[in-house]
Formats: sequence, C-alpha cells, structure tokens
Amino acid sequence: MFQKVLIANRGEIAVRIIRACREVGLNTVAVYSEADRQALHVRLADEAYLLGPAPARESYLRADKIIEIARKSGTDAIHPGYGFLAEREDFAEACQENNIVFIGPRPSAIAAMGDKMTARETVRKAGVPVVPGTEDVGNLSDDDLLDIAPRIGFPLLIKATAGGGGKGMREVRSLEEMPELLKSARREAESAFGDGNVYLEKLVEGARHIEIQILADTYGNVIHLNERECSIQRRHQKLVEEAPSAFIDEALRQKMGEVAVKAAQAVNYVNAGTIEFLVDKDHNFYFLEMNTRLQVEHPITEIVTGIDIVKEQLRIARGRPLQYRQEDIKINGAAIECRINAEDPYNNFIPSTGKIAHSQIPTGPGVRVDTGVFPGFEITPFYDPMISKLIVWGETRAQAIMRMRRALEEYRIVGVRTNIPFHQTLMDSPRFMGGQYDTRFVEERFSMKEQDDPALAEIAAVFATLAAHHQSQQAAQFVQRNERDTSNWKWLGRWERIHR
Ligand code: MV4
Repeated sequence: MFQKVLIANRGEIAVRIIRACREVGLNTVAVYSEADRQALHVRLADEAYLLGPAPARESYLRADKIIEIARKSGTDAIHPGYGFLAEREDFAEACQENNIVFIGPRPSAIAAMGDKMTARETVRKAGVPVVPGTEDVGNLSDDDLLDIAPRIGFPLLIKATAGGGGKGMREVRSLEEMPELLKSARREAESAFGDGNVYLEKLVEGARHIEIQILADTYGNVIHLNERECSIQRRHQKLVEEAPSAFIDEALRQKMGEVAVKAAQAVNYVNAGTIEFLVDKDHNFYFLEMNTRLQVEHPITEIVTGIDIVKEQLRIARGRPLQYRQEDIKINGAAIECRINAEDPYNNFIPSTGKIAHSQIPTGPGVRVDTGVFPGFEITPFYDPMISKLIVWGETRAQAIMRMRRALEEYRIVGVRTNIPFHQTLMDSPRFMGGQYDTRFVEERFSMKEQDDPALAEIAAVFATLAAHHQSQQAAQFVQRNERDTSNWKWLGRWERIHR
C-alpha cells in the first residue's frame, strides 16, 4: 500500500497522473526542471521539488535525484509516465531496492520487451505471430545474416535489437546492397543505444500500425481493452490515433486481443501495457513490439471503454485485482485524438518555440483536452513539442470526425505555430474519412498544398450531411463506393482541402 505518489515526468502526462491520484485520495509529489518552474504539474501537485537544469539528462533523467527526492519526501510510489525513465529497467529496479512501488511492470518484463530480439523470440515461442525473419537470440554476425537473408527473401528489414522507433532500421532490396546497409545500421544502433546488434525481418509493405491496450494485475489476470489505430504518423511520430480502427472487424479484433494477452502473459506482465502489431492489406497481423508503459494515446481507449487506465494502474500497483473481466469490456462509439504540436506543418514540421500569448481551448460535448501548458507558458526546445492532446468522442466514427473538425476550428493558440492546420486538412481528407490509409499516408500521399477539386468537395459535403444525420454507415460506404466506382479518387494522392 502507498499513500504518496511521485510523478517522474512533466507536461500533460504529469498533470493526467496527478488528477487520477487526487481523485482517489493519494498525495502527489511533482519534480521539475529549471525550465518548468511555472509548469502546471508543479502547481497542481501537493509538493514539488527542483531536479536541476532544463536539459532532460540533468533533470527528468536523473534517476538518482528522483529516488533521493522520493526518500526525503516520504514518497512510497513512483509513476514514470511515458518517455524519460518509463522503460528503464534499472530505474524500476532502483525503486524496488528503495522500497518504493514502481507503478508499472516488473524490471524483468521491461528488460524482456526492451530487447526487441528477445521480445520477438519470447512471444513467438508463446504462439504469437511474428513477421518471418531471424529466429535466434544473441549476436548474429554479418556472415550469419547474409546467409539467412535469401531464405527470408527480399525486400527485408534490418532492425536494431536495442531499437524501437525506427532507429537503426534499414530496408534491404537485394543481397548485393546488404553488407553496406548492415554496416550503417550497426553504426547507427551503436551510437544511439550503445549496442550494434541487429536482426532481420521480412518487410511488410503498406501495413497499418494497430496496437492493443493490456491491463494485468499481480494475480495473473490479463485483459485487453481492444485496439487503437495509429497509422497516421510521420517519421515515427504519431499524429492521430483512433479507437476503434475502421479496418478491424469484430472477429479480427477478438483474435488480436487474445494474441495480445498471450504476448503479455509470456513475460508475466503486470500493470498497463501495449502490444503493437503490423496489420497488412489482407488482415494478417504480426507482433512488432510491446510498450511497457502508459502511452500518450491512452485516452481514446478510456473514452470508448469508460475505463480510467491511470486509476487502474494505481489499483494494480496497490495489489488490488482487476475490477473488470474480459466480457465486461465493451466499445461505445468512436474516439479520435489529435496531437497538437508546436511545429510548423507548412515548413516541414520544424519545431516552433516561444511564449504562448493566448489560447482558446475547445470544450463542449464529447471533447477532452489534456494539456500541461497555458497562456504565459514558454515552449522551449528542451522537451518534445507536444503541447496538448485534443480528444473527441462520437456515437460513430463519422460523428467523431465532424466533432473533431468543430473542435479544431474553435482551437486558438497564439505565440507558437502549431500543427492544427495539418489536422484540419487531414479531417477534410476523403481518404481519412473513408479510413483508407496506412503508415505511409502522411509521408507519401498527403500534402498541405491547396487544390480545388469540386468532385472532392462534393464527396466531403455528402459525408458531412450523412454524418450529421447519424447515418455513419452510409457515410463510410459512400466514401468507399466512390473509390471503386468513380474516377474522383485519382485526386487522392494530392492535397485535398475542401472549400466550404
Ligand atoms: C516493420 C515494418 C514493416 N515490416 N517491420 C517502425 C518502427 C518499429 N517500431 C517497427 N517499424 C516497422 N517495422 C516489418 N517487418 C514497418 C515499420 C514501420 C512502421 C511501423 C509502425 C508505425 C509506423 C511505421 C512507419 C514506417 C515503418
């Protein structure tokens, strides 16, 4: 049991965790850097302690200082949030050694899933489908890999064992180009992770990125909260997430859920976690990796399931059993999250810094905004550029899209550039409306450039009308039928702003 929780994080997620603690009567301790003296998480916590200078390595990554503050303040639990120390097995271990509850999985599960080759082997042996590729753990030499590659077949991917997030990843089209690519992948992995070890997987092209939320208690009960569709991303940064996925039917949802539970059980997982899958055009799905933490996009799952994931994390960490069985988990409507970043979508998404002079945050029915900033707060280059998460709910996916458009229109942020125009363009895109996108969509088929196309305007107008009248099935079908039956879709590779 614990009564006081230190939140080893900043920004919107620190605020989110403080709120959950407050609602269940737990005391909170914030930690902050010199850049965050005025931050919202500092204001909302019961106590706050300075960690050090703005750079993360001198503040939010200082595991030693955080544990020292926890001890001094009589804290008996630490929530790491996401990023920073969340998936550092040594930090979870250090908490244990100091009799502090780490609100997350056991160090052994973090380690098993943190090493991507070990993760792949562990879940494969538990019957979880993985992409065909190398089937060993340990250091594979270039000679080994060049020998195995033709049996896997090209194109294939070189992946870093210590990787994740695409670092140290290389696409290989032929055996001839492989030695050079092995060298550069190893070099990149060595400098990013201090570990040049790599493995191989067949390349799955045009796949979707779909992940399953897991909850597991200390008694071996594991349930899943269905999927999140995360294919709208750019350079491995997610921009929009949806729950449920328009691409997944009930049978596939159930199958992926069962497999995700198996993957979690394979490492004796405890607390909240996420199993990432690639889903190809033919609905084959493959384990990619497991995120052993609370994720940025957890709110869309909360919205459609009605479950407060952070409160469940706290309960699990307190040794309580899960209060839901699998058959209790239902999906109500549809949720979409847009990550609002301080970056310029008209200029290659370069980060934008400065003081937030003014903001007008959307509210009203079905709208949730999770943020750690406010007018007067300075956006610095020290941390990631996400300033808020705009989350909406709708009875149907079409309703959620219409509501997201409304909310984006209401949103005003003055002082920094934001990617709100990107989200507006996306929400007006017939391909997005029809749910017809994969992980290449933003980088390869989407552009902010304006283009007047009356045919697309008409599709969007009919979609809007049907959506407004709760006829979302027809709205979705309308968009899909048009792709097959008319030539309007030749426009879709280009920019798609609809003029109203
Ligand atoms: C893949 C893949 C295709 N085939 N593996 C990217 C980061 C890392 N988490 C795994 N990633 C991928 N692995 C095989 N065998 C394509 C990607 C990938 C990707 C995955 C999820 C979301 C966005 C992505 C963007 C580019 C590539």
